[in-house]
Amino acid sequence: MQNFQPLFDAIVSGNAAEARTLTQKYIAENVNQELLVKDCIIPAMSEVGRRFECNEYFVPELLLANRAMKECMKLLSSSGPKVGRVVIGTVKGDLHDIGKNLVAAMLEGGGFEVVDLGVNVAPEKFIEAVKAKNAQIVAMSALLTTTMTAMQATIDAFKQAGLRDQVKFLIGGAPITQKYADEIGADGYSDNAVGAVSLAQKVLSR
Ligand code: B12
Repeated sequence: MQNFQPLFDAIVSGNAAEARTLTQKYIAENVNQELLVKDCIIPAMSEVGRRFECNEYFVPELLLANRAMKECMKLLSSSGPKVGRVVIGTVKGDLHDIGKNLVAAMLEGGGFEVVDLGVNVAPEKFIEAVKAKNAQIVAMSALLTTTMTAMQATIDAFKQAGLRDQVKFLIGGAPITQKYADEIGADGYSDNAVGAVSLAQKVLSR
């Protein structure tokens, strides 16, 4: 089996140039790209998350690792058939995007086409994008207790536009819980980016 340890280390240490070179090398060697994501890139970001949780890493290290991971994903995500289309964004009033970016990258690695609307995304922007891109999933991120209510407002706006039944809503972010997802009628919740991929696959197969 291929040894992915060098790429794992490059991502965890936030070395984007090294991560890019190694990914190019693996692609040239025809490695199984799905395995590369599953056995190396996702575990590397989980390790980064673990270090962040226990205060070994802080936001700068998180951002560097995120950038290194994105370099790999850029090279990988261009190939292969897409399994579904996701519109993702951080909700209105909220500027946090590190977790949202991780979720977007993981979904791309999982074979989804991802339309990233960025941060501070108003309900009508989500609606416009879903219509324009014919997306099946809306993924929303919120990090503030004051902005999580914008998730409910977005789902309500889809109801008012008569589009609620055309899309599945996935939500996440530090203050979000399964209970909250149930309360606002979202279709799924995950507390991490790896879980977001299986969640997206699950809601599409329902
Ligand atoms: C980094 C950070 C910032 C950065 C953001 C930089 C950026 N580009 O994102 C900056 C400095 C800009 C910032 C600003 C503010 N922040 Co801030 N910030 C944080 C901090 C330290 C880390 C957040 C983070 O990136 N975590 C790491 C990522 C990987 O985790 P995550 O986002 O939770 O994502 C994971 C999961 O939740 C999940 N997930 C996330 N989204 C989604 C979506 C879906 C669909 C799914 C399935 C899963 C999923 O998967 C992700 C990966 O595993 C947190 C503290 C904390 N520990 O959470 C405070 C925190 C969120 N911030 C806070 C506050 C108060 C603010 C400010 C109001 C501060 C101020 N007074 O100006 C402003 C608000 C600006 C705004 N309007 O948004 C508070 C929120 C308190 C609350 N209960 O509401 C926190 C909790 C800090 C605290 N303890 O007080 N912040």
